[in-house]
Amino acid sequence: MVSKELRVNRQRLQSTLQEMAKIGATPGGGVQRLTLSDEDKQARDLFVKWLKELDLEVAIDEMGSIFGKRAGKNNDLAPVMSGSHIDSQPKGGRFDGILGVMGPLEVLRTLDENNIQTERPIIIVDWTNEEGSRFAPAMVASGVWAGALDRDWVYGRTDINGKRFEDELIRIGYKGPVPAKKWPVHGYYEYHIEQGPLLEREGKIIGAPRGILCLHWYDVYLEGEANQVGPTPMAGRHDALCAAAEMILKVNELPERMGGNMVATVGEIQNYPNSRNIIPDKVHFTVDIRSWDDDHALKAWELVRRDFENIAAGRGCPIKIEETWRVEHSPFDEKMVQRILDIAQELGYSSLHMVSGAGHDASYMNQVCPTAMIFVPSIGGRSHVEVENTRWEDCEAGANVLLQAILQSANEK
Ligand code: HGY
Ligand code: MN
Ligand code: MN
Repeated sequence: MVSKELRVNRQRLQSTLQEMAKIGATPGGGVQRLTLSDEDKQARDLFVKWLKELDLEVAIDEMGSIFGKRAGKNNDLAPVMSGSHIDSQPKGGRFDGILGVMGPLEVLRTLDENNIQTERPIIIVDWTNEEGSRFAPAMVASGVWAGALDRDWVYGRTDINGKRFEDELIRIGYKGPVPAKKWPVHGYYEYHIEQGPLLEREGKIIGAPRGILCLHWYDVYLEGEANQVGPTPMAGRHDALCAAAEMILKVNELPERMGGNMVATVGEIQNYPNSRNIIPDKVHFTVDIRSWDDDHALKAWELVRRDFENIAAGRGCPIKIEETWRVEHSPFDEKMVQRILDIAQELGYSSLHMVSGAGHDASYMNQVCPTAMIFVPSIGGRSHVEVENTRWEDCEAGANVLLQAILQSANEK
């Protein structure tokens, strides 16, 4: 039963988020806290300070993930966990990830000030590198913790400047002593902005995703032949950028060709030597394919991969492909998803049962324990941009649902 009178402190949640938004603030009103950057470190330090103020047991694992543990009456019982990520996209938003770390922090602050002790311990977490923008792929820390990714493979990943993940983790002082290895978890809740248009369009406050699409990431490298743009005839050129251009449009057409619920995007490209009067001879670009149906996504990849090989052959531009990362679609625990919908209703918030097109650490947590997410609307459906925004009253509503969900799970015997 929901202890209805218990509510989070909206003003405190709002000022906590505003405090965090100052770290890596960008001129356009967003944030830039790239994984393992100085800004990421600054925000981590502030989060650890707040955890210590609550007398939580703070642990940092070898992937840099930060855990704050609140004791329960019976600490032999598996904990309830809730968390998300502090890192952001380049020129990202003030809510993506951080809401899901500050939300559970606000929940623990509320439990403390109401002297509420739960049966089970509660652990809140900041997962390192959820975004996968500076260091690909995404969700690597929860992936290693869940046993789905190899720690040393992630350690060796490099950013565009050749900096290694592990070296940057050491540089900011967050390569912790705790092995990044899963432990029994009673249930995991991740609180997050929707990052899409559905809730706003349907006029709903709380989203309860039934799960997350699969995410498949690929890296494509093309070789061409550089030359002076003036004297070199058009016929016989091996222009790597033109080859890439044809391939990028093939990716864009893929969902329509395949049908079904799929998205396919080329988001990142590097072109060398990138001089206006040299024919490009090296191009790297990324491919992101997502669908609820993993096989559908794999078939799509096989189709477009054949297109790539034909284009590369036709233009005499040798191609190299890295199948960088795949995480299966994640159907959440139906009981926990229903709990989110029931609590929203009991608290008087409208709700929507939906699917998450955005990836989250919940994808990997779902491989370890019963998992569910709580969404609140993104104004204009915008995210991963500086104008990303969510109403404070919606942030409060989602945190109230999270509070009740954590309470219910943490008091299950
Ligand atoms: O790619 C995603 O959906 C997430 O932001 N990592
Ligand atoms: Mn996120
Ligand atoms: Mn994101």
